[in-house]
Amino acid sequence: MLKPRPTTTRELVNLDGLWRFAVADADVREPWTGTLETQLEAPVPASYNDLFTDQKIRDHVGWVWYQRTVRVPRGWAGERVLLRLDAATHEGKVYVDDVLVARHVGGYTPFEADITDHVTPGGEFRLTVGVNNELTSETIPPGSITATRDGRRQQTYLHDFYNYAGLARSVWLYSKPRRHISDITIVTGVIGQTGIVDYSVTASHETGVRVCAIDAAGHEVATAHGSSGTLAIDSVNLWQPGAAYLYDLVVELVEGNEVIDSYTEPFGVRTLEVRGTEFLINGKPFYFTGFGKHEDTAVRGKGHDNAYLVHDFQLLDWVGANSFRTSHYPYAEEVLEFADRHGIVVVDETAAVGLNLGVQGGLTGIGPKPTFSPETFNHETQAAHAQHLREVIARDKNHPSVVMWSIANEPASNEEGAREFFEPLVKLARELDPTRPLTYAAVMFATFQNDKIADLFDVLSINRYYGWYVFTGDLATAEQYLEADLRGWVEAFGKPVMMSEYGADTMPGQHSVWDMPWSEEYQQSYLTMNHRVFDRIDAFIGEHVWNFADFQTSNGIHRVDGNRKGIFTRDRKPKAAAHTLRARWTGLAGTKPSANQTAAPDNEKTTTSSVHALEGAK
Ligand code: BDP
Repeated sequence: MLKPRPTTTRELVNLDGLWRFAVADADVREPWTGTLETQLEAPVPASYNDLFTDQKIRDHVGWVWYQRTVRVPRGWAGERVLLRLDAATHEGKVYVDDVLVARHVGGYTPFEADITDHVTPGGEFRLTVGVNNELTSETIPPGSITATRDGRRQQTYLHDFYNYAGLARSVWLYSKPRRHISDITIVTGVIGQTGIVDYSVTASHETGVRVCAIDAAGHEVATAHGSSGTLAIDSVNLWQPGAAYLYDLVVELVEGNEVIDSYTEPFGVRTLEVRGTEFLINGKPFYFTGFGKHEDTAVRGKGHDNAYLVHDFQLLDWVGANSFRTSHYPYAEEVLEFADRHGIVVVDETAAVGLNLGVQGGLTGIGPKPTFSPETFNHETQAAHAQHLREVIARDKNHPSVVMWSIANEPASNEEGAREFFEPLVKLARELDPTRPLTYAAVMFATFQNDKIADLFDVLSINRYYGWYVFTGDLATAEQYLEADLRGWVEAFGKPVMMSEYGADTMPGQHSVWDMPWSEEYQQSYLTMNHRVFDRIDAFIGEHVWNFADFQTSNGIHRVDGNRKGIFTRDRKPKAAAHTLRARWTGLAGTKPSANQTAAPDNEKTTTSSVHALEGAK
């Protein structure tokens, strides 16, 4: 799915700003008509939850309405006119005046409506967007809605981050020619010094296609004709981690000498391969350093913010991170474009977080109900997951920064039915994109002995909290268990293993000379313990700390104003552990840290404590 861009044949109007806003009553009018009667205004892009002081708005379950007036540029006569919403979390309904023009389920992927027949160039229309925040067993991520004794509806879900909702990404009005380019796919390879660029173009009508690759200095470096083909770029500049280089692919639909439509897609030339226990980018083993992140800031919630985008990438660079995972949903496209331009490597994760009823299930990780069954997560859930996967790959397939798809976070891969659920999804992902390795982030209860899906994937990403949720405050025991666990995965599957989550909640300003959970020193010792283990394992290909920054969560007695495992606070101030990571990661340039960098700290404990039950740990 092409991102709307202005080109010689297309124009783009950004519709961000303050929109009229109202929370729908239970007896919501359907279909929506008329002007919204409200005193409230809400910014786009932003989640709406934290904007207002009214708790009812924050806790609302169901539809809210956004509305504004839009004028169609008068020069667009004869063109197709489209609306594009980068995200409506989790369901969107779009009305042009009184007409429903689009409905989309899935809160983190874009959708469009062709509104040509409902608007007049030069004229105005009333744009209303209904947004629903409900999560059910048929949505990704899943959730369920319950009723309180006094009849209020409550949303529960199986992930800790707060269920922010609304129009958290941009909304656009754009024009494209009636005969237009619909999609472009770019796959790159390298032979010697030559970049090999396979492209394919789909269009609304059959016409001639001309493509041309332009280098960063603006020079044409290769051209071709036809809707699919191969370009060869001599003395190619590779896209490399930490040293991005982008070309533009200019695609034109042509008829004789006339250019009917033109679209420019940036791309980078790089290769990916998993070989044995190595992850190769451009033929060189790559070691991931970085974080699981969230789209999360105060007041805006999950609203995209370019200031935070720039600052977060500055901090990634400062701390020596070369990569991050888009935990636990695909991020705004601006984030991936920025990563493309700045050479940061991305593990692109779907919104399939919480396909696991065992997380609250105590030591066994098996809940009171099986995760995969006709009554719980079933064919409908799987169909929603498949549709989401199609939309993520369609949106993000041409980003050089995206080196791997993570198709789920902490699914119940240890439970019966996991293989039947995931095998078709893995097959689908490989059909949609045969070029990128696949992974999923394995939950603590999924061990190398009981996991039922690991062999289907290319890279094993492991989430583990030894020393936090288990062996809390006892890093010596944690170290032994962690090492045995990771070695088990390596030996059982012979695949590259990376740590996709490890972390400890930390209150900035809390200090201790002992291994005291929540102190800044404990977060440092916890990370250092983990790093000692990683450095002893050859098949280990990377470390993503949980989390880049503190983030908001749903209410819970284990959270004080959110999850505090951030290396940076929610407003991006470094905790002491940021300096620990910086000392380890700076200057690595994608190579594995050497073991001698992680000598045992002075305060390492030698005693062991009893195993803490997982029950209620979170
Ligand atoms: C993991 C989840 C992550 C949580 C983290 C935690 O993948 O989303 O935030 O635990 O508890 O299980 O901090």
